[in-house]
Amino acid sequence: MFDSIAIVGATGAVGKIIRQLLVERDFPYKKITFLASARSAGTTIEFKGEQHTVKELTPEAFDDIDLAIGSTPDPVAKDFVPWAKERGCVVVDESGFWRMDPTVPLVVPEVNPDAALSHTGVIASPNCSTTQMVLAMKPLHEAGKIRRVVVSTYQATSGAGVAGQAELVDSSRAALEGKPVENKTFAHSIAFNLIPQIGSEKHEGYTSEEMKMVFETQKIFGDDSIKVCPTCVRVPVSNCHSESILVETEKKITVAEARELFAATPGIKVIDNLSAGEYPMPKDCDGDDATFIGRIREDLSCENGLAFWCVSDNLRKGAATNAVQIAELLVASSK
Ligand code: 2RA
Repeated sequence: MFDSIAIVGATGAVGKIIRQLLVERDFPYKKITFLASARSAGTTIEFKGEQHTVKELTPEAFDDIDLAIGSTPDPVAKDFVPWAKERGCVVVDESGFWRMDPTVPLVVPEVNPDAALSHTGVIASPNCSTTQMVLAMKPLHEAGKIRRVVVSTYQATSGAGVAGQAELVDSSRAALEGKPVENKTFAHSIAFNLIPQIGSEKHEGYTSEEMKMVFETQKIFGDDSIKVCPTCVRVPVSNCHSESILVETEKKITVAEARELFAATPGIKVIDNLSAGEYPMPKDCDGDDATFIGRIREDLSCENGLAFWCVSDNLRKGAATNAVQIAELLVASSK
């Protein structure tokens, strides 16, 4: 157990869910500190019936912290993680900054838990679109070795923060009222629209969000031979990312086998009855920690292909829950 823990970015959307999860999961600690930028420092947070003053994120703030769970923008994580490490504090970091550092394990606890134990002071949690996909890939990779993945994402506005969710509501209302639609968070109006760009242009026509899905997947499985072809799309959904995933395996996996493999995997729930109109949808997965899978079917275009639909709450399993689960692995290993 870690006596003194901190949440860094405690006032943000993911920070708020991390706080809820520590209560829901009865996370063990003796003292808790909430850290945030100078703008939010001094505000109060009610936690377990007590008022806590949010402290400013400074190097000295880590003087007596043993474990920090961070959800901050990348430039903030770049600075604060070394401050924490220098003071002997272990960090579970939700940002993108440390994920591809070769000295930093990138962990989804249901997929590569052992990697967390080889940390040197910081463990990264993957991007939300990667997390749900690798969780779904895990049992198929073990059973049939995945060679190739083609994935199209349908990513909710909450992936762009509270401002993204607000922009969906405001721009939809404006469009319905025939008023001019303003877009600030997204490059185009998200109301009644799809935007086939998340992140900046990164590599040969692929965006930064898409290349995260390539590189993070290979790192988590420790296998650069897994080929990933992603298309990431922002959709007018408030919360929960959906993904259409096609995997090609070395050894054929039938639909019945896949259904059994998914159902037996911790963290996955299967909802798959097309004739009854039952499959995962964002509206039903909001607030749940599971990754939901449905529409499991054989690929009609290649021999060992399996197609399915995957939905997960990007703020929970895609961010807060995964980070707290990593912290739980550390607690378990410190006993
Ligand atoms: C998004 N994946 O949905 C990003 C957030 N990390 O924009």
